[in-house]
Amino acid sequence: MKQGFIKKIISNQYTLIDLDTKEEILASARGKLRYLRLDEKSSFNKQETMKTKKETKITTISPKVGDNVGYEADLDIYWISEIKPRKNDLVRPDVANVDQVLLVFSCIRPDFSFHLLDQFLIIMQQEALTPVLVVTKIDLVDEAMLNELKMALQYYVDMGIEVYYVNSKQRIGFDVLTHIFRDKITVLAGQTGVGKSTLLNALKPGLNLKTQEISEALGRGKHTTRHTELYGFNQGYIVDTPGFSKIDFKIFFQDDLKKYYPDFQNVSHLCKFGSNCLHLSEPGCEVKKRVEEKRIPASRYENYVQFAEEIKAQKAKY
Ligand SMILES: Nc1nc2c(ncn2[C@@H]2O[C@H](COP(=O)(O)OP(=O)(O)O)[C@@H](O)[C@H]2O)c(=O)[nH]1
Ligand SMILES: [Mg+2]
Repeated sequence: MKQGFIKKIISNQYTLIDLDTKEEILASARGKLRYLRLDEKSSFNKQETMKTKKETKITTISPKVGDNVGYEADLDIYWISEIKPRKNDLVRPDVANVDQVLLVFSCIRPDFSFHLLDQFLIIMQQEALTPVLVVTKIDLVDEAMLNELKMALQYYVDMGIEVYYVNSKQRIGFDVLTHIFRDKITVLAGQTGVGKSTLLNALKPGLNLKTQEISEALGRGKHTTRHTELYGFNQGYIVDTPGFSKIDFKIFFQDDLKKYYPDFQNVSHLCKFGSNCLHLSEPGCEVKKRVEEKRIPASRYENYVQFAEEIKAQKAKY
């Protein structure tokens, strides 16, 4: 069987890149394909196990952009016959095996939101996605305000998150940004108006807004044609449609939340209750101590408490 990578889908027509020859191949998929092996770490798997084991086994999926597939020729037609296990699986945009997400936030218009940032970072952890933070519209704030934001974001830099500051209108800050795309599938995410389209256009002139408007219109459901495409960019791929501007929690238990806070996890061995500490009302909590000492930003902790309450409230409904 030949091996390929799905670059583009329009309805049931797939554009593959053959992994050996790098040739573009047009292929079709045979009905629905079995998902052969699930990655135990993927949230896809976790969600499915909310159902019975039997149901999980018969879950069928369709190939999507980003999939690594096996394909074969039958007469003159190429058929996708196998989907390799996915590293992750996004729905909006409909892409598998995404490596990184550019979390796009503007300094202002709309205001930078640490609440949304912390929320995005949880989702990134759940989906095995690497976040890269891009702060736009640096031309619209004064130096003092920008420095204040940079200082607040230093905590996230220390957590290992790359942060870039740009003015997409003048393409300022872009020189250091372009290397991050190499060998990766990248998706953009962020609230409406933060400058995702402007950033994409400035990164890749020619990938003009129209592409997005069309895909977005299609996504809204008037026409049901599937069209998703990866664009080659600096030896990697960018997804043409921005993803999840609205996000839902997929956390069902309060004690699962802390798993998605690597910075809290790193110090929980110092909590009186160790790994059992939820960092909420427990005495001798190292996280709370560090919040008081301003070593963990108060906003990050407040958001954590709020998310914990939301999870609890959601559970109470069942
Ligand atoms: N001054 C300035 N305006 C920007 C920048 N990036 C985007 N904008 C403007 O912000 C508005 C929203 O941008 P858009 O790309 O449509 O946001 P999207 O909804 O995230 O795709 C537009 O008017 C852009 O011209 C920037 O870096 N500086
Ligand atoms: Mg847009």
